[in-house]
Amino acid sequence: MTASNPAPGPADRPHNPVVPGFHPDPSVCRVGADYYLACSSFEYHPGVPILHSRDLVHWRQIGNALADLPLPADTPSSGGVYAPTLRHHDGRFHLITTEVGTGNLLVTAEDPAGPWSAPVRLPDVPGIDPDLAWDEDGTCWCTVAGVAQLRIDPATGKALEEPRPLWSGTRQAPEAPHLYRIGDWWYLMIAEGGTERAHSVSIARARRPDGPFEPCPDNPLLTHAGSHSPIQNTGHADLVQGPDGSWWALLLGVRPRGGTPGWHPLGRETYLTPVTWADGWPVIAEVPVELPDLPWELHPWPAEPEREDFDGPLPPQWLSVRDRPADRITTGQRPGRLTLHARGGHFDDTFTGLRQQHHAVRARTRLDTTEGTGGLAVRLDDEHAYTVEADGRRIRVLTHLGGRTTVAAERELPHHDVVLRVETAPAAPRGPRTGPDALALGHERPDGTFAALATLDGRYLTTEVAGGFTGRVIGLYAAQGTVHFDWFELRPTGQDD
Ligand code: 6LW
Repeated sequence: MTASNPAPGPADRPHNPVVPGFHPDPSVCRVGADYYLACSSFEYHPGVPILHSRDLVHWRQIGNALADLPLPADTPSSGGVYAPTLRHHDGRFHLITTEVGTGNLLVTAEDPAGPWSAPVRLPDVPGIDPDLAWDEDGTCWCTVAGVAQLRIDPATGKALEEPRPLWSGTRQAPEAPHLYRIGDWWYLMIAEGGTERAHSVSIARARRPDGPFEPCPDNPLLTHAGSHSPIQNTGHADLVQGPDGSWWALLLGVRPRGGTPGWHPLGRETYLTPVTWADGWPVIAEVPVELPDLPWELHPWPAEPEREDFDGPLPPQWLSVRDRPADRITTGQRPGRLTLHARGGHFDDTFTGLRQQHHAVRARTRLDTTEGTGGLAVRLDDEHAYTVEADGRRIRVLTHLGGRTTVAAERELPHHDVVLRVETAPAAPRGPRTGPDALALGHERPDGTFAALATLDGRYLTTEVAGGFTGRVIGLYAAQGTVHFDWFELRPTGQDD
């Protein structure tokens, strides 16, 4: 389904974001000619997408590091799995992350596509955003938000010492630490300022991995706060070398739309920007929309199909909320169908879909409602979603906002075989109150034309309204009984800038 390739953009040159849509907190590692990337997944299952690239520009998802880990039923939206660090050491990939509420955990794999090991729990590693680095003696240094550090045994998860404060940065929320050995220095790069408009990247260096750390005189190394850039909230960076030895940062950013204060519908996305060095410090370039000419061969992946026919297990990009038990969500019950069994509660119980990766998209699905009620949902979180559903008699558009579900529009539709559709498009201008986009929800007539029941304001499905750390996911759900989905299509309909 939907490729993780860059959005169609200016003149088809390599451009940002390199991984559009809800792909926050990127961590990258290089093994020979191959690059691997991990991102946060929060309340979604399977946890921690793993993407592969050969040119730092074109990425495709190859698996999930926490593919078998269900999240507890009480995991709230934007709880669950936070920022991972992905590293390759001693022939194995190591991924360390936080399951908020349960604690830090580490998994390893020979092949980043999986299988990954069972999680090793790290009960003595406090906080969030754990990082892993090894020194020449093989000692494993674990550094966490705050910023604090301790030596650990990654095989057992045991702490080898009490956490020590390391460097608290220069502004609020020092987090996302990454520790690197580069030349004669150990560099400690962090995110600061919070993950909103003041987000930034700062760095310090020391002769030893445990400090003392000397801050860079030019901190913050990067911030887009107050800039004209269409890319904002830039921070949470990880360093990597290109195929030619040049330096790059992968980091998160957002694309706010509309009037003031600006709303970003797609969540925090992954961006690439060049890094140079001056006086022994990295210099991170303002994140460009168009990337400079790259002195290595580009390696685009074949376009992925925009339609999922449910002919086998769901591809790794497909997300459910907290868990995906086969007795509720399965492609194994009827050949070529996704079958969802409602539990009678929230649409989250069966919701299964894909990240919205482009601003203007069309999502369609064909479903059979003979045994139940089901539909198509655009979900920002459990309290911010729009859905369109059918039950064989009627079709209705529902808003799920602030804990209340309201029928926005309803009409008769006496068919059990229905095609539902959602389209996103730029919002009508309203000066400073112009929203980021508008969502039309409805069904298709027998001739394939779109009958929209309601057009709704997109700002309610953005992080600036809903809060939290995620982006939109578009997918399918059963509200009552059992619903069979024949196919699902999600395609961009415009050019993203
Ligand atoms: C993450 C922290 C952050 O743990 O947001 O942007 C938090 N940075 O480092 C959630 O992604």
